Amino acid sequence: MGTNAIPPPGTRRPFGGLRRALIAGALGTLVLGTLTAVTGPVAAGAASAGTASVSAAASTLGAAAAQSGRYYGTAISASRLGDSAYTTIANREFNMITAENEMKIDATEPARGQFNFTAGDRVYNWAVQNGKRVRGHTLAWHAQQPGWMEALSGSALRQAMIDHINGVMNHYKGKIYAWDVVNEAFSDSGGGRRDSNLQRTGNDWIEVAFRTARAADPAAKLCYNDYNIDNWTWAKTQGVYNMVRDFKARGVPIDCVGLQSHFNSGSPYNSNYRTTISSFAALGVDVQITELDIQGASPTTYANVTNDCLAVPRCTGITVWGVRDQDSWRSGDTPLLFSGSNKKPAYNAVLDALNAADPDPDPTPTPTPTPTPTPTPTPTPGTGECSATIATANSWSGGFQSTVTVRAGSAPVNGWTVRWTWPGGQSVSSLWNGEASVSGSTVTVRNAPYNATIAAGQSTTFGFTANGTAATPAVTCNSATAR
Ligand code: 9MR
Repeated sequence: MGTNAIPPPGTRRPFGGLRRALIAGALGTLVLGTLTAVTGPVAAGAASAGTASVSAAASTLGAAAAQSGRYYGTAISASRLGDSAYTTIANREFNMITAENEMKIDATEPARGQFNFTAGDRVYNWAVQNGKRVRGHTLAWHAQQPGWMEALSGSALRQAMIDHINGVMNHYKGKIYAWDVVNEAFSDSGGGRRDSNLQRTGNDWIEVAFRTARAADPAAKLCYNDYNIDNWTWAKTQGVYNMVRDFKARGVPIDCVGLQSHFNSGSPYNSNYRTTISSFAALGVDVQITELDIQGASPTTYANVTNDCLAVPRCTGITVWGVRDQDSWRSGDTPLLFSGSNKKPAYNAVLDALNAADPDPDPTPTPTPTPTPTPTPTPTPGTGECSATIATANSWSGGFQSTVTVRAGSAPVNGWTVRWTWPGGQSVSSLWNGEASVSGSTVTVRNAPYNATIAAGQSTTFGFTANGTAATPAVTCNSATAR
């Protein structure tokens, strides 16, 4: 962003910025209108931008963020929707809504296989009836699991996670801007995974969650969301960064990273936050600030956070974790933008920063999830020999998950093809790290563009889920197949 182009806070906006806000607001309302049968007033942000004079700065957070194609959101609690002081602020200021607790696992599947969307729908309907979009929070998490899920382990828990993702995403299919598919899976120190019942089902649980989510609702952006990944130098940040880089390299479907950004004395804002945001974005994912609150609500820190997001085109929006201080999970920290019905100094700092944003580097998010990275060049036919083995990683009633290991012989392999024939009517439902074609009961899997080459004596793996009874048929491998 060219700093010369930024007018000082509170000065007049160029017409283009306002027009962009109006277009963004109108589009948001239109899209939502097609997704639901609900009719409601237009987005508060768009309405207030529309009544402002052409040269005025936007007067609400949502409208101000829309000038650069971004959103400004809040967490909403269903239990407060009867409080008109609360809903007046929420409706006026914000254009993206997260259910603070109502779409979590314990709320949506209190008994196994029995989904309950009463509270989640209350928040969802309030949002869309008021012209707002919705972030989904959250599908796979070690916390706020219902008792029945806490009691599960191994393949039964893995299957319960898959079923839960399918159940919830199916209910909200086509209606959610972005889902926090996996929440808080990394350890607070050391950069590795957090121990949990989900982690103990196998390290691949996160990618299975993302693949399941993509299949369940291809229209939703799929996010990994965590706290204490804001400071670029922290091991936890690096751990998550490495996972996202690996996912992008291997084609695991991930579209965004959520930086929760709960800032306090133990986890303070650091000026390297912008580096964190831009580094994640450079991996090819959007960045969303998903649960922002700042102990003491320093206007300077709120402005810094806002400007750091505005500086990175793929930082697509900011959500604060509650409306007023009294609504906060940490109300004693007075970390939010409103005190009662009053706008705090931090509110004005955020609004001014949003109004000063340069609208030129248009970060308008793509409506569909980011595709897998462009394939690397077609591998040349290899001369080495390969072998393959198939193993059952997981099975459940009516389905199973397998891992296939492809190993090079004494010479390197440049491109491989694995083939097998199902013995009993099985069928592949989803396959990763390879490209499958099916002819009758015979499955042929070629390497993905990025895993064609296997060094002598080394191996690579691909995986799939399938319908039917788990089977481990004989597998052949050919290494000299031109693609
Ligand atoms: O704000 C939420 C609070 O009402 C709940 O009691 C709590 C239970 O775990 O979850 C809070 O929200 C959390 C969010 O879901 C994930 N990141 C941390 C948030 C604050 O604890």
